[in-house]
Amino acid sequence: MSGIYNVACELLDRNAMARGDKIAVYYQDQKITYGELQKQVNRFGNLLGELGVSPGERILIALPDCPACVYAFLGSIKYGAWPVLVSPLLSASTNAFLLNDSRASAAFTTNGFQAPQVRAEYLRHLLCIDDEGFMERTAAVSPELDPYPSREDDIAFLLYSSGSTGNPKGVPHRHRDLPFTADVYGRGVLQVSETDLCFSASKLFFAYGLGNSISFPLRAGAAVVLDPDKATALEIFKIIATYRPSLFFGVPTLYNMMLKTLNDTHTLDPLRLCASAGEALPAATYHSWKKLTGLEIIDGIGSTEALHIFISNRPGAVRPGTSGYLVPPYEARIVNGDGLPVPSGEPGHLLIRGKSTAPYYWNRPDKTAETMLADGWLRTGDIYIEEGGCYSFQGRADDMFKVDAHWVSPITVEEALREHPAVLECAVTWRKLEGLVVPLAYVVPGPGPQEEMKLYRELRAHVLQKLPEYMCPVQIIFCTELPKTDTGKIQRFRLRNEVK
Ligand code: 3UK
Repeated sequence: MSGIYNVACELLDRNAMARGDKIAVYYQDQKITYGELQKQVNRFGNLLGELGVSPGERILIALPDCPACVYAFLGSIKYGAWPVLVSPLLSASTNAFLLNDSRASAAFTTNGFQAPQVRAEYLRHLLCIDDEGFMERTAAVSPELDPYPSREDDIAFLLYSSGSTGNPKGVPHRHRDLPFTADVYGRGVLQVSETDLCFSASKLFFAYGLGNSISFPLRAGAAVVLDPDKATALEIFKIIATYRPSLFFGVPTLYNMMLKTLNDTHTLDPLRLCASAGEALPAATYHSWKKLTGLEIIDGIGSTEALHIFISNRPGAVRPGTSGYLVPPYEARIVNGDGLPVPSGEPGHLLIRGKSTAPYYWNRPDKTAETMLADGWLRTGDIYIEEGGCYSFQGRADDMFKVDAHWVSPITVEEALREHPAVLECAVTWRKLEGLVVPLAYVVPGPGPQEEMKLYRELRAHVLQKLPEYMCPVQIIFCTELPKTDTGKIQRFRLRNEVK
């Protein structure tokens, strides 16, 4: 029969044939070849069969980045079940929500999993990979598995969007989506090839990490190093020194922390290129990194709904402080509140279209109608300016605010604040003062004694040198940390809720 397409085979079986003895995964002291990877994936798929799971049922995967996470993900897909990748570090109540919302019939977890306190109504099998006997059990099933005869447009897996407000939303993706993003961005922009070793600080449950650590290396017949531990600057330096990856994928706050703690620039010698996503990479971070290491950071914007990056800078032609140019064949439009195109150079809502975008939100027709528009356009929720084909991020539509009838982008004000040496991290939002909206900043000061009132005056004077007065924070709250999502994004809406 023609038209059968299973992404697990696309990514794996071809490599197992062409380069079965090549190492695909480095993990602690293990080196896993493509041949072994294929067998383990098949075993995990067969395990689901043994448990009586039916194709199309959801399988929650709450695992740290490790080989078993890859086996469970690709094994479920090859079997025809839909893996749902989530963070292994969530609370019992979030796990209960995710199990019930996805109606997962089985879950792969570790000892650290916070079991739901309420009944997970649909869950029939809780598989803990740390349990004695779990690995023996998988070793006992067959290493051969016929792929489920799916089509490229069938759903293959679900991710949950970290969501800025409310409960996370399930985002289904099709079989064709992972290879598509690997081709257009992984190969098209980063030129990932067989000789690369990929290392992503962002984990597999985040669409960014999933592409960086599974689809890009596997699509290219390259290799990946998986790290189960928290991505601190020191941890990243250790992994780079030990495994010598050629490509590194990080998020802006991590690059900032690495800049502050790197003593020996030779640590980064193995890298040929760095990529950044998740939030806008400040121009200052790009320049300091380039100066210190000689390496470029390729900033690009992606989303869970699009699966990976659709607008990106290009190696050798970076425009610092921007997201760069469209990644073909993605298309983009910038529109006003009525959905009409705005002229080049003016801010508006970014819509994108391309083959990897999710068709709907899992069981959320309301959110689907708001986001997945007619003719395949996806509302990103971001405000962008396009000029000469180059796209600059202005903020989330819901983080923007108006002061004295002028739009203020928190990003612009944060960039100005961050240039001051006493500012380690900051986030800008707004509050009402005598009935009027005014900018408000949260600042995490750097180490050393600081007199708050003095610093407040200094920071205001510093911002006023760069920006018009209406953008300058009227109030500055000094704090020790900023609220972030588990994918590392600052949650400005939470700061706003605090002061209202
Ligand atoms: C923001 C950026 C400015 C933007 C993601 C790469 O972040 C990812 O997915 P999420 O669903 O969030 C999407 C939203 O995050 N954003 C992401 N990258 C940038 N803003 N500059 C950037 N470079 O608001 C976007 O709508 O968590 C990133 C690949 C896959 C991803 N899922």
